[in-house]
Amino acid sequence: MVDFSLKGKVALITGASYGIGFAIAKGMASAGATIVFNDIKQELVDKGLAAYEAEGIKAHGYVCDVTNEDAVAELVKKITEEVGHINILVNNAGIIMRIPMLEMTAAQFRKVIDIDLNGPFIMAKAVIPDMIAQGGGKIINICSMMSELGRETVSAYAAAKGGLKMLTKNIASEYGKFNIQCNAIGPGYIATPQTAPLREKQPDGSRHPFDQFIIAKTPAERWGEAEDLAGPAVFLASPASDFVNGHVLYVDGGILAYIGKQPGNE
Ligand code: NAP
Ligand code: GCO
Repeated sequence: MVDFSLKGKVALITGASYGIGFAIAKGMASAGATIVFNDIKQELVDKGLAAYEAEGIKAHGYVCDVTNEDAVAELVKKITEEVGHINILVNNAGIIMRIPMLEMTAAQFRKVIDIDLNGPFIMAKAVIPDMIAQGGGKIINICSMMSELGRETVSAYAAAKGGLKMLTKNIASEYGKFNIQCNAIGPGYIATPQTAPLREKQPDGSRHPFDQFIIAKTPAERWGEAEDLAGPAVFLASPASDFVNGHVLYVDGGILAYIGKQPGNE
């Protein structure tokens, strides 16, 4: 019988007060996992705890900036003492800055890299030793279409997410012998606060040009919902994926497979 159960597992999802992380956490809770999450502000953690409670999930929330190595070490220690050993880590926390590269400062570039790439490195480095001691574990990095494709204004984000794809492969390579599986999910364009500016209605009530562009580039002819990512995340967190390692699972409605709607086929 294929085992998709997360019963008895502790899952830490970073930046999961809302958005994709929240949806993945709900999915993992429905598979039996105990949910732990962090965010950078107490008010966000409180908002998240209330949102989980409204879903009937007794989550554990902590304030922690994933780029702060000392704070992350303290977070992992507290979780292990207060909740239990971390069996599943989802590196979800991330930001984007949409600025033309020639207008982006080095400080802005570094900030995106710090949160989107250094953060997952710091988080993984903090949880792997106990995963080894426990006989194995699961790490799921949230990559992006921009792990494979570029576009105007997202140079730092694409560099970070491309690096995160290779960090995923390297953790799989270095720690697979300890029964640690490190994979990634590459969401397509998902309707969350992060992409809200790309979907804003125009003054004349029409759809945002980027919104129209994505619909034309997606065989599914829709934006993804955060809930579309829950099932793939449960699969990669479960025993059903114990021989999947170093893989990026794209959950994108087919964008990466599709050249885009041909003129006249609108
Ligand atoms: P989101 O709505 O902006 O949520 C990101 C979460 O991460 C927020 O709770 C944010 O807290 C938190 N966060 C930011 N910096 C942090 C830090 N230093 N330490 C801890 N938490 C931090 O984003 P989303 O759309 O749900 O995306 C989640 C992940 O999926 C990101 O890695 C994103 O790059 C990736 N992704 C998104 C899409 C999409 O289309 N939405 C597609 C592909 C990949 P604050 O609210 O305080 O900023
Ligand atoms: C953008 C979007 C994308 C999505 C996602 C796509 O500005 O192009 O924000 O980057 O967030 O990463 O997979």
